[in-house]
Amino acid sequence: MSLPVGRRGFLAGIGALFVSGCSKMAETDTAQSLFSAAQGWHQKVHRSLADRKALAREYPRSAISPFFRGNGSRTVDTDAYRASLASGFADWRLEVRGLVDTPLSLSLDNLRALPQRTQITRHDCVEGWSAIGEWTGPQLSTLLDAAGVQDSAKFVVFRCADTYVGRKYYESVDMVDAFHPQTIIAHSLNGEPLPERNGAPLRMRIERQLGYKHAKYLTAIEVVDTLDDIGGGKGGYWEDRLGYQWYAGI
Ligand SMILES: Nc1nc2c(c(=O)[nH]1)N[C@H]1C(S)=C(S)[C@@H](COP(=O)(O)O)O[C@H]1N2
Ligand SMILES: [Mo]
Repeated sequence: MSLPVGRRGFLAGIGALFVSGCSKMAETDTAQSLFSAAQGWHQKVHRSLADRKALAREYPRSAISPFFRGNGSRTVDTDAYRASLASGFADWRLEVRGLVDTPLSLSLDNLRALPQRTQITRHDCVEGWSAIGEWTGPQLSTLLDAAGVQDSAKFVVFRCADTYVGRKYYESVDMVDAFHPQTIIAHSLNGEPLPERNGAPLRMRIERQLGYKHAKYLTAIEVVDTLDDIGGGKGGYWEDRLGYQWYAGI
C-alpha cells in the first residue's frame, strides 16, 4: 500500500518541495547536505522502543466505512476558509517551522508531488465511535527530513485553522510518533480530496493514537523543545480543556 521513501524518492521530493516553497533558502542548501542533517534524528528515533514503532492494523478495501462522520469542528467558520474552499484551496499553505534548519511553506501541489503513503485504518474516538477509511498523503518524516530537524527538538505541534467552542484547536506528538511510518499528512480520504467535515484540505493521521490527536484543517507543523508555552501548556486542545491524556496510545 505504501511507497517506500527511499533515498532517491527523498531527493526527488526535496526538489518538489522547493518548486514554490522557500526557493531562496533552498538555493543555499544542497539536497545532499539536507539529507545528511536529517539522518541524526531519524537514527535516534529508530533506536527507541520497538512497541512504539509497531504499525497500526491496516484493513482491506472491503472494510472501508460507507460514511466517515465529521466530529468536533466540521468546518472552519471564517471568510478566508470559505474563499479558500471555493478556490479548491489553491492558496492553502502548510508551513514547517520552529527548530528546523530550513523552514518550508508548501502548497497542496508540493505535498502531492512527494512520495505518498496510502493506508486503510480504523479511527477510534473517545466519544465511542469508530470508522475505517483510506487515507493518502506524504509521511510527516519526509517533511521533517527536508526541513532538517535540530537536535534540541522534542515535540511536533500541529496548528489548525479552526476554533472550537472559542479556542484554537491544536495537537502535538513526540518525535517517535512524528517519525512513525503511518504518521501522514492526509489530503485524501477514500481516493477523493478530503471532505470539508473531515478537515479539508489537510489533516494529520497519527494511527497509533486516539481520534483527538488527528489534527484537521492543518496550517502549520512546528518543531519545539517544550509544550509549556503553547495553548494551555498540556500539548493539545482536549488535554488543556478536559485533561485528556496527552499520549493517547491505542
Ligand atoms: N482541527 C480540529 N481537529 C480535530 C478536531 C477538531 O475539532 N478540530 N476534532 C478531533 C476529534 S475529537 C476527532 S474524533 C477527529 C474527528 O475526525 P473526523 O471529523 O474526520 O471524523 O478529529 C480530531 N481533530
Ligand atoms: Mo474524538
